Amino acid sequence: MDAELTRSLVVAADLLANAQAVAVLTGAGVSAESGVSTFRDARSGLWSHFDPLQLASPEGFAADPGLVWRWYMHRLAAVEAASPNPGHLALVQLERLTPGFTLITQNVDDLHERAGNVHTLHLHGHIARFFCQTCQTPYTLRPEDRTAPMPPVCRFCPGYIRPGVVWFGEILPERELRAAWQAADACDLFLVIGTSGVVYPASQLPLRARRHGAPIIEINPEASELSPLADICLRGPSGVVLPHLVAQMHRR
Ligand code: BV8
Ligand code: ZN
Repeated sequence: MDAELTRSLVVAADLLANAQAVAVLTGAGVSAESGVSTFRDARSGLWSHFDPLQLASPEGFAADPGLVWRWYMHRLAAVEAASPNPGHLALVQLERLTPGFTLITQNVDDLHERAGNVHTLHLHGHIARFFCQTCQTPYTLRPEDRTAPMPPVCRFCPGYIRPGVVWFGEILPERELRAAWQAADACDLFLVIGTSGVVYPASQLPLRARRHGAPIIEINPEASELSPLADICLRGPSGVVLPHLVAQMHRR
């Protein structure tokens, strides 16, 4: 690691070690090293000619339920084939090392849970959960659904089954959003990891933390919309930086 990153890591580890309430917001970047592509990377491969913003929307599902269903079955298979990476595992250690730790994620995968994080707030839902878009009845995916050209139809009404994620233009789950706001308002340190910070209202959380003076640490190999808010930018992949951060905390 370069000298600049090493120096920033020492300062960041000090802030973490002295924090009493740490809030963390993760985005698709933390799952990138597990092989789960981010929205921007999703424009690669066989889905490259589709716009994720279009597919991840009620309008997109209404226009072509089969296309959207197949896109989610493709992404679900990728999530199930993936394993938590060292960045996910370091966040579990961070949860154990720091008091008042709240993990907020924009991701719809379950890699934080599979890594061992106990309380994870999912602002954008879960790709492995399904429900009827008409009567909201929860649905358990059957093996044959994974290769079906169209979404299954509900057993209780003519509605299509849809993924349990929050689409663009849909409101976020009230409980999770309120808990995330409370964590941002109460924290004395806010970490932003692996997100471009373009999606609202998740992207407002670091702003709420900053408003009451909490320092912000960003972990991302690239600059993001949130970089201007950050007091410390750790420019590297979360799967490398987070384990070093935890190791530095132990060295103190
Ligand atoms: C809402 C679930 C109220 C689905 C997702 C105009 C201006 C401002 C806002 C809006 C606007 N028009 C509309 C809006 C609102 C809209 C919005 O914010 N749009 C954006 C695009 C401008 N928001 C909404 O609609 C939200 N609802 O506001 O409700 C309302 C209601 C009705 C009408 C109006 C308002 C709902 C948003 C939820 C959308 N659902 N996911 C699914 O997954 O299928 S969001 C989805 O995209 C992801 O969850 C993620 O959060 C987001 C962005 O995806 P990516 O870019 O791929 O990922 P990420 O941002 O995490 O970026 C990847 C980052 O990782 C990069 O920075 C990269 O450098 C970094 N990285 C890469 N490798 C690594 C790494 N970092 C660390 N380590 C690495 N190895
Ligand atoms: Zn139904």
